[in-house]
Amino acid sequence: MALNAKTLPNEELFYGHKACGGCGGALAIRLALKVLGKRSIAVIPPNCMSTVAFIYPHMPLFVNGIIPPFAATAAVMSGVLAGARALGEEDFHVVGFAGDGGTSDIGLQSLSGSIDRNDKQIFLCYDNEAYMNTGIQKSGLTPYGTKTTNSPAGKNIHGSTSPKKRIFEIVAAHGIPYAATANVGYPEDFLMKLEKAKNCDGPSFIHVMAPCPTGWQTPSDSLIDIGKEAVDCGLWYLAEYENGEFKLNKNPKEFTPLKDYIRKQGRFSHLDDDDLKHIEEERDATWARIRRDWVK
Ligand SMILES: Cc1ncc(C[n+]2csc(CCOP(=O)(O)OP(=O)(O)O)c2C)c(N)n1
Ligand code: SF4
Repeated sequence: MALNAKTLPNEELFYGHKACGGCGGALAIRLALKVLGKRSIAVIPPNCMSTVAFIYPHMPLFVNGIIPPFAATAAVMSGVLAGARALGEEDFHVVGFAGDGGTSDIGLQSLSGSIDRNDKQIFLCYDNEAYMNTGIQKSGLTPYGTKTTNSPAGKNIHGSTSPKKRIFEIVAAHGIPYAATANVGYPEDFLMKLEKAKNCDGPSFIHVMAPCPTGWQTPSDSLIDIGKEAVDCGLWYLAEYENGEFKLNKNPKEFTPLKDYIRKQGRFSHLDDDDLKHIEEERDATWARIRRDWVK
């Protein structure tokens, strides 16, 4: 039975927390735990979600959890897995909830090592496109042109000067059994991918876009719409890597206007027409490449 709003369990395993209203990361974790269930063990490195999940005695995380050192999420997941097995535990899931910084920069080597060990664990990267918990700094997954506190926008520099790292492809290049990109704006697709990761016999990775109203300077009720629009305008793609093959889950005939997506967000308010042209060219080059290589 396909997972959707009607078939998801009612039980909440992450609620009553102090994340900002309309936080994409909080929704990603809430949905993930509904799919993975009560016998999950969450490993959450320093980021917005561990900050709101572990405020003793106010504990909104209703599964076991641990905060590892920032660089060690996947290594600690491996240790938790080994420890649970040694105790004779069965029928449980070890899941990591790392931000974009904790995945693409500081957590990358431990993620790589755990895939190499073929440990059965689910690494979920919720991507709000900056180091949000420390006040909005640029990460390796911050898009070109984004204004952050260390990629400022002024007369000569228009925000971040580098494109997003291709983290999904970097992970796939390990030959991981299952990897996917997802977006909270397309929840049913996300749920389907969580279910696949749950049933995967080895390591799995999901890279989910998780809009952040605070860092993106967008209204808090825009979470789903803005996530969906990122996909529809071609700045985010929905894809899987399974059995050694890439697959596009959505291949739009036409994109919605990129300008509409960009102009809704304060983090891009400084971008001029040349910047928009550059972003559009990068988008088109990405789609030309992935359509050529991934679409049979
Ligand atoms: C080794 C180490 N360096 C830096 C920090 C400070 N720190 C805590 S949370 C955080 C930002 C995390 O960003 P990201 O992984 O993108 O998650 P987000 O905050 O956006 O949810 C940083 C830099 C830390 N706790 N440990
Ligand atoms: S700053 Fe962004 S990611 Fe962090 S809790 Fe607020 S909305 Fe969520």
